Amino acid sequence: MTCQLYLITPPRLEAGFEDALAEALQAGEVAALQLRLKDHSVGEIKRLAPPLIKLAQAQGVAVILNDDPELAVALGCDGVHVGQGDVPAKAARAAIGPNRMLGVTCHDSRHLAMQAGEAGADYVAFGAFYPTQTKDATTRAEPEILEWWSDLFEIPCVAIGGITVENAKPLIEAGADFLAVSSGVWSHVDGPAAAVIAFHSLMRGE
Ligand code: TZP
Ligand code: MG
Repeated sequence: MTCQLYLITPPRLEAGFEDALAEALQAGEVAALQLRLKDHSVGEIKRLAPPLIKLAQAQGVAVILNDDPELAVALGCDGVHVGQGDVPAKAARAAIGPNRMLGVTCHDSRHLAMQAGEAGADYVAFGAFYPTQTKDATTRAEPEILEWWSDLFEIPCVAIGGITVENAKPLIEAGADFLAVSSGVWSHVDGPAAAVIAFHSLMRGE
């Protein structure tokens, strides 16, 4: 499977984010958008999320809400992403039903990833592969874990954490099915559209 792009929102949305998102989505295919609005209250998320969901879904982008399975269903998201400190994967699956996507953070752990697979995850996420300021990431993963996972299992794996156009290549080569990127797109020096275009050419092996 060719590696695909999975965008993560910034933790706090600045004015103009919707335009930046539109620009990014028009620049090239994006498989998924994670709404990871850590610095917003649930009330703010309920207000801010709908236009973003509409924009992404209109372009065939799957919208995944971070942390909260019930809210993901209520907002009409396509799935939920849970961490190890959130609702357990099995409970998240029960809450979202069989047809929405479930993603699970597995840090740098083969064991957690196998558990997530058994619990019904549609993808497992490993990271952080590189230093990041977006999250206080406590684990560091090496590209080998992507190689190991993709050799053994059919469930897609997502690489996350500090990924930029400059450092993504080893993760693509190791077999990441998705690159999950936040600041590497939103803070790219030439803007989000240029970042999406550059990620696409890397994914095509250029
Ligand atoms: N999980 C591990 S690192 C990270 C998450 C959600 C942050 C990803 O953002 P960035 O800006 O691409 O490092
Ligand atoms: Mg979480």
